[in-house]
Amino acid sequence: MTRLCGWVIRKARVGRVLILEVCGNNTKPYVLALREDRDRDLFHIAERLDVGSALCFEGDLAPLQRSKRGVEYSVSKIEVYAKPIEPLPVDISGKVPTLLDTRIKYRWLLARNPVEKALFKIRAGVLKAARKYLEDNGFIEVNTPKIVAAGAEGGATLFKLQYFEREAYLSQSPQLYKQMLISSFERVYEITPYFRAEKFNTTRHLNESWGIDVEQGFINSLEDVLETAEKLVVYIVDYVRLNYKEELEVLGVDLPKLSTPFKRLKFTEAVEILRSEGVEVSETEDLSDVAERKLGEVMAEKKHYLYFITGFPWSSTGFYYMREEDGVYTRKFDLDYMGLEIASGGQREHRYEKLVEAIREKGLNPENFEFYLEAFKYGLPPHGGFGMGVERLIMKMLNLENIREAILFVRDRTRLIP
Ligand code: AMO
Repeated sequence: MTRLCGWVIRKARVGRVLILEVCGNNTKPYVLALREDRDRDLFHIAERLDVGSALCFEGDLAPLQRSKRGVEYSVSKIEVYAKPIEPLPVDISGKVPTLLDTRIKYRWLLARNPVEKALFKIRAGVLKAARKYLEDNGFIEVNTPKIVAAGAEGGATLFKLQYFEREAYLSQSPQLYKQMLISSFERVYEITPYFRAEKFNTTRHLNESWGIDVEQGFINSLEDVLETAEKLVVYIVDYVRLNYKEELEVLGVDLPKLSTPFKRLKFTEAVEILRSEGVEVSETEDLSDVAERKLGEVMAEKKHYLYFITGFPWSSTGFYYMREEDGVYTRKFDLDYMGLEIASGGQREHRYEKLVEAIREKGLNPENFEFYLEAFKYGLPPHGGFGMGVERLIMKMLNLENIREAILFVRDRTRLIP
């Protein structure tokens, strides 16, 4: 005998049988079939229940599984815990398509639906897999402050806040802190929100997004970091493919096995490819969304679905990336998944003098970074890492059109509630 709990998402009567579909943490609903003649008392309880009611039931797996929609149970007891006081504002059954706007507003409720439930179970699986891979490979989980005195990713996307008598910011990235920690840990990671005042509403940006941030010390070259990023993605995708079969089926997603190594493309090569495709690109700036998409198409034709772009120009990067001898290019990379940047990172500048110089060259004041710079005085080894966008990775894995679909509560230019 099992006791299971959840919410009625569908109620249907077929002749003298009443069918209740109940969802809980399960992806496919529990199906309770109650016969008027045989299960008289239970039938009457169920008859009075509206869609939306919260209940627990005791029962056994039905020997005959007739339902294609879920898992059938023969029930011996039903306890009702709550009834809706008004009809639900959205169609949980999924029969009526819900507009994205409404989906975003009612995600917490729509997650009763198998499709929405599957999506967020996979999201949890992505984070579980990331933790597992990183823990198994010697990375220690850390937590760094989200209220900070200095930004790492440029002033334009900083959210300001009043911190008692002084100004502070919401953290755009744990960049400075994860690097400082390479003073005493060989390898660290953090699963963290990024707060960014992106002013534009796009299908690939959020104002509060989540990242898997990784930093590893004692590296020999950028290649060590690329390998970590590549293996992490492959592990996550494999983990989801193997452990979330039912959810992928509900979502209609066929997640292919990824092959490694991912193609490594130099930034200058990417520029050449794009120009030959008639896309205007600058040699000194980051790639635009349009350019990224086009490159994704070209690479997909060659069966490169995930690929690194390495060696971004110094004029397009943060101050903390290591510069090549020529001073023009850096050891910064992006990892793109079919035309969308899902991660970026690189080898860092670990030499104190050079780092101070880099901060100045970027027009910043080294005094504002004293707490960070101090860490470079006491034996900071060569290191590198990356930040991987959780929602962007999920977006690509599950073929979602809009990044907002990959997070439960959306923070964008127009949304501060729920
Ligand atoms: P970057 O700014 O490229 O690099 O961010 C890393 C990754 O985080 C995701 N991301 C976002 N996702 C949704 N909405 C946003 N507004 C958003 N901003 C970023 C992207 C991106 O690739 N400190 C460096 C990382 C490093 O060098 O370690 C950084 O933050 O997937």
